[in-house]
Amino acid sequence: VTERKWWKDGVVYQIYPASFKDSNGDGIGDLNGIISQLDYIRSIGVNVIWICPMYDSPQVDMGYDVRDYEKVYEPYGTVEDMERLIAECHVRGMRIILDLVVNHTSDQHAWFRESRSSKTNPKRDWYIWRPARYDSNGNRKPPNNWLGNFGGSCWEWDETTQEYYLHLFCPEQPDLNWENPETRQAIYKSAMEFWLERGVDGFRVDTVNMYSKGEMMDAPVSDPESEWQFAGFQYCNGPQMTQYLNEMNEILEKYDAMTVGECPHTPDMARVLKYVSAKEKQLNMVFQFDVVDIGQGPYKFQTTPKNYTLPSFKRAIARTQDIIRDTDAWTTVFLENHDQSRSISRFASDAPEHRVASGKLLALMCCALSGTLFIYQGQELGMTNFPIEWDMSEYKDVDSSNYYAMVAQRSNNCSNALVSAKASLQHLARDHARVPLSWSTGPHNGFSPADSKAQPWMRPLDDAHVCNAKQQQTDKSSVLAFWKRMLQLRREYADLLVYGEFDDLHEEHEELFVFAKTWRGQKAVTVLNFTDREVEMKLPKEIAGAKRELLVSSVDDVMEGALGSYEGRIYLLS
Ligand code: TEU
Ligand code: CA
Repeated sequence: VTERKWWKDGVVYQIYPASFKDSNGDGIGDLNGIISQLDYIRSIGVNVIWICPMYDSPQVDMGYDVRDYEKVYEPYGTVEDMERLIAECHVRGMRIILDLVVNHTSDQHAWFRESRSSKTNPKRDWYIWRPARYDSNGNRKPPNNWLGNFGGSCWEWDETTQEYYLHLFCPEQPDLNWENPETRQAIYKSAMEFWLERGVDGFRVDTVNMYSKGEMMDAPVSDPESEWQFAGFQYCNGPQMTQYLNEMNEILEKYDAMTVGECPHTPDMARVLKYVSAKEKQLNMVFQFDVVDIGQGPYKFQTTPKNYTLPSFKRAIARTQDIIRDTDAWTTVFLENHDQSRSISRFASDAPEHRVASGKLLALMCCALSGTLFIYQGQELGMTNFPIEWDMSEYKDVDSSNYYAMVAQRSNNCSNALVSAKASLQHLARDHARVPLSWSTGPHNGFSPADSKAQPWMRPLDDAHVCNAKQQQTDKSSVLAFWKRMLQLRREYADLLVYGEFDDLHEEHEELFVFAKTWRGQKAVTVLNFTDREVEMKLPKEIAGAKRELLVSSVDDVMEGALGSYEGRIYLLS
């Protein structure tokens, strides 16, 4: 069915530079910190690393606001450190991919500073400028009613030149004008070729489906209380996307570079398939939001914990798995990244007595699904969300603070509303993924050197005594040890586990996730118990009757006919 490629068998480990490892004691993770732990990363059994933006940036959105693509953010290191990191990956037989953030730049990028300097500047058209509209009372209004991804209008007024510019994220992240061919060439040269020439093996492509904005008409009213309306279906997947991606692909192909595109607001599976079909030459694979959006409210945060059912979770997974059924396309497997709270807290249980079992259950599930597997730093240890007791001041992300401010403003600081806003953030905020990695029980959880004066930029977790990398490396019953074992099995049974065809065998079961993987004559069945109770094992007749061999279980004491709480298993059928 599908051609084999290095990036298909690849297991990618995602690194958030600010929070991975601080080598020099300024409280901020850095490139030398990453280099110092490459052997640890390799020991997990992954063979690709993805580093979140390490470019020069004022850090309004943690580096997703790039000031200069050809420089490194000073606290992280230098371009020479990056060259060393690339080389150190390659000597270990690992690949390295970067985050390509080219839908927008920082408002401090030289291109934007020129663009905003006057209406006649040669770079004026490199960003998206529009005149104001005026209502019947003569009040100035933005060109349309689009709601930004971090709340508020997508348009910012510029006093000097008396026009609005578009920013789908923060006002400090103006959107580039991809319709201008000169802009595109500059992007390819500065953001892509500069790093491809230095040996990087590909890119995770940020908000890849937003380059072409279409007609920019008003969005339909979905929130009558607000002036700004959700417009994701309008500014995503616009008419020129195919052309732009084909263009980028020509450059990438020269370097045999891989791409994984981030694809928000795209429920249309036909469109997704077009992005990732090999013959279309657009992207190798995408991150869809089907799974990680599950249980979110209209404003993402307006929700209660576990506001979804297991069947809906399974359906979301099935949609992403089916991308490779009878196609030339490829898919991804992931439960976490820097934009998501921790998977144990969201999809299983972070109660102390269930944390380890939950971490192993989800590891087993991920390793049994087809596609390129992505693991986010700390996921290999079973790190969880920080607790509700932490003060609001521990949340550093603009997405979180904007949401909290919006609730405060809309409710007139009503304390009940604020308590429930904080509860949603405790469940879903991006901050949970961004705390320092728990390396040990030492000072700062081993994230910064023991004698460092500076405090880590985010508060380290309180539970390093029960969850840290140092201890788990020698503990055979740890979440980390289980991930290593599972990744080993995934390599051994790659046909079935990485490339096999997925079938949900019990779509409506509320407690068990039971799925088959098939490759030519071979078949494996995975059974996962998503409850904190023992559950009777229900296999479809034809499988219950067949001869089966237990390949792995996430617990030591395997029962007959039932699964323990949060237990997962894989059987090989013969
Ligand atoms: O995210 C794009 C995106 O659409 C979301 O997942 C976003 O994080 C969410 O709407 C916030 O609630 C990417 C990056 O992964 C993210 O970290 C950046 O903030 C964003 O682009 C802007 O570059
Ligand atoms: Ca540092």
